[in-house]
Amino acid sequence: MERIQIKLKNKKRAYFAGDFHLGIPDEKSSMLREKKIIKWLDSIEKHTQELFLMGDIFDFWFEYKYVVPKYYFNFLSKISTMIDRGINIHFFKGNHDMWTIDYFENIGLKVYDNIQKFKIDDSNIIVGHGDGLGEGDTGYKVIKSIFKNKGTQFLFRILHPDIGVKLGSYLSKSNKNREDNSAKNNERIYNFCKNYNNKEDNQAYVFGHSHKVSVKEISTSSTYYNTGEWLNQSNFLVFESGRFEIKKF
Ligand SMILES: [Mn+2]
Repeated sequence: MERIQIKLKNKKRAYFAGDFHLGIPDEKSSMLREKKIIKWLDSIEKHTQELFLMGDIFDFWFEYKYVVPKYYFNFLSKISTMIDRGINIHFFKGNHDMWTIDYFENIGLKVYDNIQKFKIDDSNIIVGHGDGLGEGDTGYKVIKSIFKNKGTQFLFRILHPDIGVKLGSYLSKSNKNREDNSAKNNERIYNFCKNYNNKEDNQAYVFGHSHKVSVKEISTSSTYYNTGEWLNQSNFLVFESGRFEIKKF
């Protein structure tokens, strides 16, 4: 895997946030959360050079060849405006929004299927959503292999979108139940990072998925960060002048 090199220009920052799970628990509270996220984006925009969307932005996303879900227009429009203004936006597919084709790329997002190495200024950083890493999580891995299966995707694709999206949202909620044990997931991701760091030193590991905001030392020169979630909290991570900091909006 090639390391992507990023230089932050004149005091600009990199921001990391994810697990917005837009779409749940109901339309009204999801719309309020979407507004809050847009407010947050408004507030950071002028300092931002790189924005990392850590995955599970949408609780369920399924893209057909000519059809996309009609929700989330305001969020996507904000993202598109930020891209037009020169901000680089990185989108890591989560376990809830991995069914994408090219819609996000067409908006201008840089889309990642798996974990990715970055060097931002002088810091080596590993970024990913965090699902299915390391030992365990087998139930989840089975679900993911079904979701990623071309045959399943084809069957889904020939359903009418009104049925497909409804079914998908239902499946997505059952997928959500698998994430209930957030402490366990957080531990698993942390252990993955620790093992990874034995082979190759990185200053920071940034993940989402566990819904548990965290800052945990891996070694004296290496730290694990989890960006938490936006269903109850609204945490994000900011990188500026070589330093990381977890904040809350
Ligand atoms: Mn997740």
